[in-house]
Order: sequence, then C-alpha cells, then structure tokens
Amino acid sequence: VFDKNGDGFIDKEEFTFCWNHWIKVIVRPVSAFLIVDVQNDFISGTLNISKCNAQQDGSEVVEPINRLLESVPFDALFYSLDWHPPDHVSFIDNVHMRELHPSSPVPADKAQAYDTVVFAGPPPMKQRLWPRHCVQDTWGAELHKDLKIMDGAVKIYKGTNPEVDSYSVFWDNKKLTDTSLGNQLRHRGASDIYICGLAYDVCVGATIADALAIGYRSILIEDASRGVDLADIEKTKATIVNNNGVIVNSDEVLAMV
Ligand code: VGL
Ligand code: ZN
Repeated sequence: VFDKNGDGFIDKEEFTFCWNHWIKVIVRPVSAFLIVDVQNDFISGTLNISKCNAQQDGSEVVEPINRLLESVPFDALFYSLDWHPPDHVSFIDNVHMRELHPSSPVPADKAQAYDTVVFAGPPPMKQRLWPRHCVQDTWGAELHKDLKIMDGAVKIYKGTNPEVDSYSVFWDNKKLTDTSLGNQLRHRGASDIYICGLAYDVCVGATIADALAIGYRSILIEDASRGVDLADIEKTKATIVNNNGVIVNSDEVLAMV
C-alpha cells in the first residue's frame, strides 16, 4: 500500500493517500492554525520589517496564508495581534519613562530603536527597544487589509501590559500572565499547531518555541513568514529543528488536503 513502485520511496501522491486514509485515521490529529501579527505596522508602518537587516516584505505572507485558509480544513483558527498601550515599555520614545539598571549596555540618553537595554525593575529586565508600533485601536495595529478573516476564528491580543513585552502568543516575556491561547487549544483538544506570520525571528519564533515546550506537534510554515534579522531567523530555525519541530512550505500543507 505504501510503496506502489516498490523502489523503497513513496512519492507525494502516495504520501497524500497514506496521510488521508491511514495516518489521519489512526492518529486523529486536531489541528490549529495560528497567524501571528500580520499587522500594518510590521508591513508598511512604523516597524516596517523591509527596512530591517533581512529586508523582507511582510506583505508576501498574505497570499500563502489566504490560500491555506481557503483550502485546508483546520479544526481551529487563531489570529494574534500585537496590541500595545501608548506607554508601552518596548517603545524607544518611552525609554525615559522608566529607570534603567546600571548594567544596561546603553544608557537612556544614548538608546536608539533596536538597541537592547536593561530596565531597573526590580528585578532587572532586559528589553529590546522598538519604534512605537501596534498601538491599540490605531491603523498600524490593524490586520493587513487583504488578509482573509475567517468566520469562527479567534483573535488573541498580546503585549497589553505597559510594563512587560510579549513576543510569544502564549505568555508575556516574564511569564506573568498567559493569553487565552493555551486554554483554547486545550479545550479543543488540539494536537498539531501550524504557525506562520510576522516576525519570523521574534513573535513567530517565541510562539513556536513555547508550543514545542508544551508538547504540541508544531509546524512552521516558512513561505508564510517573514523576519527582521537574517542571523536571528537562522537561530529560530535551529531551535525549531533541535526541538523536533517541522519547517515546511505552504504547498506541502496544501498537498495533505
Ligand atoms: C514583534 C517586535 C515587537 C512581532 C512585536 O510581532 O514579531 N516584533 N513587537
Ligand atoms: Zn510589539
């Protein structure tokens, strides 16, 4: 059944047959699709990732994501949104609002966007500073206008605490509070989580690391993700592979349908 040609390999068509008629029946995966932070500010606004080191165009994720949404019968759909109050700790123009720790590599009056500083706390807190972005209820925080929003999908808002940043869609960076994502996945009995979006090496990377640590079969959809920094993207990929995550392109997910 598995190797029609008898050459020791199975081709794509054979795999799709096996997946649908054998693997799915036995394993009964419950899938969730999580689309991370496909918001205007990261694509063409204040934190335009195309102006960062990797020079990637965030708008290019919209087409593969829409294709997946139209064709793949995921059991649950989530859109996350970076959703900051105006006084958020990650904004470069707010750096003077809070005291820095003496160990901070950069003092407040020298700090620039994309630098990392240490806030006094207590306890001391490392923080990368970003241009003001994704402020609640502004255009920059809206999802890209061409991104398909499916009925029944759930929106998850993160980064709402002014004092702590939140890269992972599961928890803030200090793990003080969780979003409802974990509970909603548990409630649905999810086993497999497909993740993509912006930024590959920041929020997408932190989210898939948490998903793998919790124990989900976690799949990163690479052609539906774009990032900030090439070296950090490589580190993210290594972390995924080293923790038994899977990196695929959207056509491989579409082929399973
Ligand atoms: C993100 C930087 C700051 C992201 C959020 O969504 O990847 N990056 N805030
Ligand atoms: Zn943010």
